[in-house]
Amino acid sequence: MSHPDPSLDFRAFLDELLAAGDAVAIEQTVDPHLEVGAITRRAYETHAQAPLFTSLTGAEPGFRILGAPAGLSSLPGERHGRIAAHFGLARTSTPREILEHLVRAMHAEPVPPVVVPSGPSQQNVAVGDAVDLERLPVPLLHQEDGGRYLGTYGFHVVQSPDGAWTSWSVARTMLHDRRTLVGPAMPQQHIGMIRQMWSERGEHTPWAMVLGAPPAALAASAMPLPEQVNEDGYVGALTGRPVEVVRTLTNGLHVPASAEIVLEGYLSSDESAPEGPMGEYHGYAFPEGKHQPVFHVEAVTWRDAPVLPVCVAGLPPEENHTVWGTMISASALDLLRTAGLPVDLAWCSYEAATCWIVLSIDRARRAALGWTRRQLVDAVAEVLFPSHVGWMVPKVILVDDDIDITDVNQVVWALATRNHPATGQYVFPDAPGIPMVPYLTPEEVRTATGGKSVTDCLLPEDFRGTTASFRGSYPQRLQEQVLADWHRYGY
Ligand SMILES: Cc1cc2nc3c(=O)[nH]c(=O)nc-3n(C[C@H](O)[C@H](O)[C@H](O)COP(=O)(O)O)c2cc1C
Ligand SMILES: [Mn+2]
Repeated sequence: MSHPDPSLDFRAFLDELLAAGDAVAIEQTVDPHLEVGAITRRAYETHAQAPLFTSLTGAEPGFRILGAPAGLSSLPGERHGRIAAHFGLARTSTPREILEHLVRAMHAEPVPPVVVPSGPSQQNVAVGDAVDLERLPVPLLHQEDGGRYLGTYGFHVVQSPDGAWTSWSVARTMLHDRRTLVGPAMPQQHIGMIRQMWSERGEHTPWAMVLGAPPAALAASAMPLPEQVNEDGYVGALTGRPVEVVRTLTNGLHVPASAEIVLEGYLSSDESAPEGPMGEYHGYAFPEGKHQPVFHVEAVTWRDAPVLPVCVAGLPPEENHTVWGTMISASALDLLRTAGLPVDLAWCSYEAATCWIVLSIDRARRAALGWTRRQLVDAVAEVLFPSHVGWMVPKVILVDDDIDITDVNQVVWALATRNHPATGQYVFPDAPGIPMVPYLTPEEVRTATGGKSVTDCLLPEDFRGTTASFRGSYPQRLQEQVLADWHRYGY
């Protein structure tokens, strides 16, 4: 790999961020105990460059951390540049361009990975008793966290016992001791389903975790593709070339050859330990943690001078919004379109912390279908709510396609001016809920209920107003002239 593809090689992706001025190499020694988290949080909240921590208190020389790997950028015209770079797209790509790219690959033939004999991910090796996760710079990310998190921007690799389904999925893992981690493997997520298959055979689940993964693979691992779909084949379709993988040293799984750090071992079928709390994607930290399954690490391999990427979850925008939210948007868009619904675009506004998804409705196609609001709302609910992707987002907002739903200001305007306070809210109390969001009662959390809603912000069919704005209120020729003369006016 003389010229690695940045979408398939985290190190090349990092070099590209540095070259674009969208990452900053911090030479000063920084403490993984809260300081890495504080700097990364501020970078998210100010849309500053991704911090690359090159000198870490207590860490082995050479070990590095990259914060905010998919934060928003302040570079002109490149707000979504870091996200677009995950897929090898131009840094100036718009959300719509990113979504259409992701949807196209869902309809392409999967390109399965190719096994190569060796790769940089195995340049350094610790097996068995030599495994010591404390050698890695494991950060305490928020002062309210119940432990230090190693896996905040990595993916799990597991496989169904018959070998037919390989699942790559992002979920957090907390350091438990020198050789174990602890973290969620929810039954609604594919890792939980595959763990259940192994448990039924009375076995632990062979497992690996990939940190500093190929960026396109990381994003695909945060995508709610349907059950039985291998994320690795989707990544190949998305990037146009197979992911190069190596066989793990200990358990027969395959992991990307370019990964920065790989953990190998098994996910216990019966053992659990306290995990969390942790500052979470909805923007809150709860006072208590939970018991979660234990992951046993039997080997660690790493590239020379490895880089651990970290997501410091919390108030938007961070990767739970920019990556998970974007991948949910693409999955939902494809699902709804494939079902024949008149959906123009789907977008989990980053500002809404992946708790709502906005759908813009193609007005002409809706009119051709002749559906009432209620029929449209019910059709959306019927397709979306029982699906894997639909489970993740509790609230849906419908707007007409004159609204650019990737601009939250327009969504707020539509919510305020188009939603009827008495008749515009549809509730689906029995729809399965994601048991994470802060407004749920303890009983709803326990039973994964809480329901879903659809907020109708469609204009009345007989609405005769127009939008009073620069774009709406002037002849096209005048608009063009004003834009052409803008600097001449003295602006
Ligand atoms: C930074 C980040 C952290 C995430 N953390 C978790 C997590 O801890 N638990 C979880 O169930 N999903 C988490 N997700 C979302 C899952 O990756 C996502 O729902 C994905 O679809 C799961 O894979 P699956 O569909 O193959 O089950 C996270 C996503 C991102 C981007
Ligand atoms: Mn999956």
